Amino acid sequence: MKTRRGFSWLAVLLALGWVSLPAAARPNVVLILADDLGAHDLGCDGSDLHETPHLDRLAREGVRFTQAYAASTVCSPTRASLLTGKHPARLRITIWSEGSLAGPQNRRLLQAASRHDLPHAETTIAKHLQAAGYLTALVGKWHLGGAGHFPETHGFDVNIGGTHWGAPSTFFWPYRGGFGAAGELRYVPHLEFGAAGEYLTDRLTDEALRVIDRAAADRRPFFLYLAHHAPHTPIEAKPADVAHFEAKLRPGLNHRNATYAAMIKSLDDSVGRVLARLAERGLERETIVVFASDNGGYLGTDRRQDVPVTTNAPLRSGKGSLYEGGLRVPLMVRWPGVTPAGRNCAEPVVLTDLFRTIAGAAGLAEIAGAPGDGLDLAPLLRDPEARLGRETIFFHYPHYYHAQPSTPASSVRDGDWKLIEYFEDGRLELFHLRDDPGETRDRATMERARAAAMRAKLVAWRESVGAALPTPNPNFNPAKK
Ligand SMILES: [Ca+2]
Repeated sequence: MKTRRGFSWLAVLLALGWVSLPAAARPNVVLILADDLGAHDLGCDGSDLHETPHLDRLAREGVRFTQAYAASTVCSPTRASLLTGKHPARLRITIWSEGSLAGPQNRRLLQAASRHDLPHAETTIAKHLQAAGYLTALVGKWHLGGAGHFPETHGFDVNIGGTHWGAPSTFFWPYRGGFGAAGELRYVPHLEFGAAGEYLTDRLTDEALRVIDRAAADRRPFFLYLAHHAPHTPIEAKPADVAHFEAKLRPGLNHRNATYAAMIKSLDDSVGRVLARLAERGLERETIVVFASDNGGYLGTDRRQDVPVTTNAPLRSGKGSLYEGGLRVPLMVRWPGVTPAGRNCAEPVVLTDLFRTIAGAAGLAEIAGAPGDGLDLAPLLRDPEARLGRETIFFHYPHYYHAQPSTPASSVRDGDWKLIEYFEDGRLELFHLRDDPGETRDRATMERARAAAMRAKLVAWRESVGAALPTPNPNFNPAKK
């Protein structure tokens, strides 16, 4: 169809709407991202309290990844990375947006500089899909910069609720109120005219269904990025659901927070409603559905509660840490005609990979094939036993975190080995993840040569991406709280 001069009659006819590609050539993409959902928070991932029948069904109908990593242990860096296909360290977005503005002042290190806004020099997957004719919509959490960098400036036709804030003041309508010690007013835009008792996860789902309906009516391919706030703090859920899970509590359970369980139920109901609407509109066969979380489960307690939000056991630690509990997340993909049903894939993957994977699935071969930090997961989606041939995965969090607590660090996973380097004192930790998935036995002193070789790889990678590092704090006073 292309002439030697690169002129394409097909492109002209497509642009004029006189011909259309077969549906499979431009599948819809629904990316549902949970916020702070831990690696073992779903029924299909082994939770003993939470109930997730719709997500369990999605797993049975597609491929479920059992070693999926967020790009970072906190929100904004993972979100920036999955939308751009670049490592957070390369983007210089390594902490959540608000956290970039001011770090702790009396710690041994001053945290590395991190961007508050996703630069416009970066091209998101939404922008690529928009250029390819997709209707593109963000519903829910954005968290990638101020008004000049909202979703509308990064390739999204529709923005419902996206702001620079990382969490709502409340999950109940009108979704506004004071937040934090300073009582800053937070609100969720575009969700006016709700009703008393209306719940945010339900309302965002209503808005997502409107996007599907609109795209179906226009017979237009669409990219729906449904970025739920659930189950991030504030830990609030519908009272009847909370009562249901309170009645299930008994001694010895791994998961013990009934309100958190109820939040996850609403999240699961949302997935069920989206899947049902795709089926009702006859779009099921031509829509790729991806479900993931942006970082590991949060181990702290929320206001008014004394029971921890969740646990990522048997994985160690949680959000804010470079141990597996902070990094590993649920990931499942249903791609009709491509993914086999009900298969697990144990190959380590990173959410950065979603950029190229979605580009490839949408027929944007040049984007999927361009250099980047992620890989196209299509080989694994076709055959979960396949291998990517990737040896190393890197993590970089040059910041402190309050809940674990954790100190600035980098990490590399190399095959089954994982090294963590702590910047305060240069200390190394080495774990063998296959033998010791809970990272309980540090082998750095027993395997000095291996640890040194892995550290050399980590240093070389940091230099290759221009990773920002923390610096000594000249005003640090260990006697002062
Ligand atoms: Ca998060």
